[in-house]
Amino acid sequence: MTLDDVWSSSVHSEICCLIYATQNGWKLPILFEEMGVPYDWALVDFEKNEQRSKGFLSINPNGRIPALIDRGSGVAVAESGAILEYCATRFASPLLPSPDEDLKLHLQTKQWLYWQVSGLGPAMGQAMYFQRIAKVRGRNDPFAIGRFIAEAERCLQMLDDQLTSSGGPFLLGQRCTLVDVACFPYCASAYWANVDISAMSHLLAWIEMLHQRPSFSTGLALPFSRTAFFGPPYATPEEIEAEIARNAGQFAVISKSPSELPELSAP
Ligand SMILES: N[C@@H](CCC(=O)N[C@@H](CS)C(=O)NCC(=O)O)C(=O)O
Repeated sequence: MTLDDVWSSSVHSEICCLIYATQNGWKLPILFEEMGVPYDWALVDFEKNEQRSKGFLSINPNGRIPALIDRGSGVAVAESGAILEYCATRFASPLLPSPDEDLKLHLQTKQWLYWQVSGLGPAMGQAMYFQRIAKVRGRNDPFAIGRFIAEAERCLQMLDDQLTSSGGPFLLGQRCTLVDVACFPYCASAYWANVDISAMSHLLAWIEMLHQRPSFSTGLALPFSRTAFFGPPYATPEEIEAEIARNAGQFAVISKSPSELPELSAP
């Protein structure tokens, strides 16, 4: 399906996910697979810069995937955290425990979900950007790389500790929640961000468990599979080499040259 058809009434699912094969994009197919709710999806093609096209910007002025079209209710929503919360509520999913059922778990789910979108995601995203895009294009910035790897590692260690304190097997304990859905694509991509999680045994076991869970593995392959992000043994050295070259060409460089930057005033 193309972006032009996403509101079409001739398609059968109520839900259409506007996605590309990235950590934030994967959250949506994983969510719908886990909920068992029918959905379809449209590719927002980064190779064609479609996330900045007029059509997509009218759905999400921020020019970022994912976005969701709910044809059944006639609404669109962007921001993965808002989408996950909306869909879990709309379909009364146990992935978001209701406040009446368990207020503490409800609040924990929201707390960790908001932390994922504001903390873990941006740190991992910048670690990946500076190493896998900027550096490959000849802009090596060890200070930025070091800062974002350290911050991503701190966040991943928080999750390892959380698995210890909750007792697992899921991040908040016995029950799979939106927090597992939101965090998994980023944690599974620790290899691509070059964050060493070899000593985080609880996190490693949780990642492996979710790779084996059919809903998560199916969602992680949509709109297309990108196993290089997960490193060995999920990808061969050839697949990783090919992804390194392809990925670096992906985003238009949006940055100002030093001469365009305003001078900092003296303290
Ligand atoms: N806070 C947003 C972040 C979305 C985001 O950063 N999406 C990335 C892909 S993972 C994107 O669309 N990047 C396109 C670009 O930077 O041009 C969310 O949680 O949905």
